Amino acid sequence: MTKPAFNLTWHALSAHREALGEQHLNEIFAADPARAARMQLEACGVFLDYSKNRVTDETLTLLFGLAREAGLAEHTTAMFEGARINTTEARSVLHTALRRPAGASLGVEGHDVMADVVAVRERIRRFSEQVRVGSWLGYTGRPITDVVNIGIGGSDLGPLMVCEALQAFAHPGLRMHFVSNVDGVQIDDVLKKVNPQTTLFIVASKTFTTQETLTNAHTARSWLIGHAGSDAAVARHFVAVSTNAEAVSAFGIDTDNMFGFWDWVGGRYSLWSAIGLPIVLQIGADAFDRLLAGAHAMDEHFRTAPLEQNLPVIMALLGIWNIDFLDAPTQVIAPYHQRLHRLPAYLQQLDMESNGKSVKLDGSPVRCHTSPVIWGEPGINGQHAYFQMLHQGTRFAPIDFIGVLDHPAHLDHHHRVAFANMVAQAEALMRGKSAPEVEAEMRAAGLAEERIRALIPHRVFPGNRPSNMLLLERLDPFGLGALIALYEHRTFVQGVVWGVNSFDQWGVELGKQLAARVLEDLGATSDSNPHDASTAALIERYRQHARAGDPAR
Ligand code: G6Q
Repeated sequence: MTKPAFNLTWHALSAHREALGEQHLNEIFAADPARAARMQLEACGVFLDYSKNRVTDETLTLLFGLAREAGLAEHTTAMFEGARINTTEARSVLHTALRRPAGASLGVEGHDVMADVVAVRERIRRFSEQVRVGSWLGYTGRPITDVVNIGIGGSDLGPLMVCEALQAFAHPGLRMHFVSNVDGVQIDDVLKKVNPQTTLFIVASKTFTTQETLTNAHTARSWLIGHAGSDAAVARHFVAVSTNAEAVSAFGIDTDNMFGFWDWVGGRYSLWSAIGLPIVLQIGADAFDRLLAGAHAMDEHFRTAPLEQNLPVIMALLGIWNIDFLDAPTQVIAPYHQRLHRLPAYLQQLDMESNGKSVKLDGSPVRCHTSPVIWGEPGINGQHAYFQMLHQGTRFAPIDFIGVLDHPAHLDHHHRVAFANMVAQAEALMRGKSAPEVEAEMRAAGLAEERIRALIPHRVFPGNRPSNMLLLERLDPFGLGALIALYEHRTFVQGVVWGVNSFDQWGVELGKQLAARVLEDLGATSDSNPHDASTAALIERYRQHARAGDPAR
């Protein structure tokens, strides 16, 4: 793939990559064991060891130069100050304002956005306290026991991931449920489990026009009214989180029960806004403030630390090195704490929706690879599944290992086993196992010579597979806030270097448009089916099935 011709440092990096050749991490470590101590960093309770990347000091110097050449400092200032850096939507990008402490002001185009942020925060605090202490009552006068968040994409993934991660801080009397899929099965399952008298629905939608969310919300509303016998119950059981007061009203939710946010909060950056309401309900407003504080601490670190000691910058540049110079097509996220099991899905949206672009801000082609495929699962499960490919596959995939040091005393043994596995996997991926090692091992085990010859190629591990090791001191609101903000800024830095707009998402529009057409055609009684032959046949198959009736019903 052609590299950006204008960028001298890019060319220098290409030449440097050629010079490094296939130098193995084992050799690099043997020549310079001190790199382990040099290539580690800690900020805001997050520790990073990046020494197992296929980089030398020279690589890093060049990469820092790349960030400088891309104008990272100027772009960062522009984002934090509220310039309209989301140019295709003419919007500011101010999720960092959402985690500023109360008392700070931030004037953007003559308006103090912090006054708005703090006002909504206060309303959420009052409302969530009422629910949490049991004084917000349902239509029969009973307190709330279940909260159902209905939203999708950015209005689902963040709150869901954080609620899962912070289970240890959860209110014991409130059960959280998340409904995003419009297939009907998910809402059906939840409605079977909850009691209409004690269930609070949050309809979370920035635009309040999202088909999936509104379909689920209408179903939930009808279910509630069906049980309560009157739509007066909606006021006690439905709240909305949105920027669209008119649509919230039209749906039948009083805007007194609506928590607002602003067009400068992108969906995938919105868990810090009112979209975080399920989190506040689950862990309380004080703990939510600590989540914001962790993210704010990372914002400050990112804004002020020199590039060479800047966690998000280093992770971003290592990612660019892996993607564009070592040709890694994917990036694995492997958390070793079960409560972080939704983190890979959350980061998949953050990264792939932000940087999955092929044109630059000015509309010209990017000419290098941008967002990798982000994927993953809890690492310990992955070891018994996808790690085979990581160790011996033909494509290499850099890995972020994410561990947590603190753990309950009674889980000490379990924690030690999990931690040992995480560290060993990073070591194995880097170290590999050579043919002579494999041979000696099999000979010691007494295998026949012929068998040894046949098995060697299968049992060799090439190693030299890079990884980052991220360690959280503990999985608490502050640490999690810092970790999420770290990845947000990593994504931002990569977007700046690639020159793309990380804050729009035009790529999701075409499917939505066509879905509206197909939906109409599925129900059409005429023979009209104006699609390509494949799509038309699928639509016809659906229609035939509908006409015949489902025999299973
Ligand atoms: C996120 C995206 C997208 C969005 C959903 C839901 O950055 O824009 O995932 O969050 O499409 O949109 P609404 O909140 O408007 O329903």
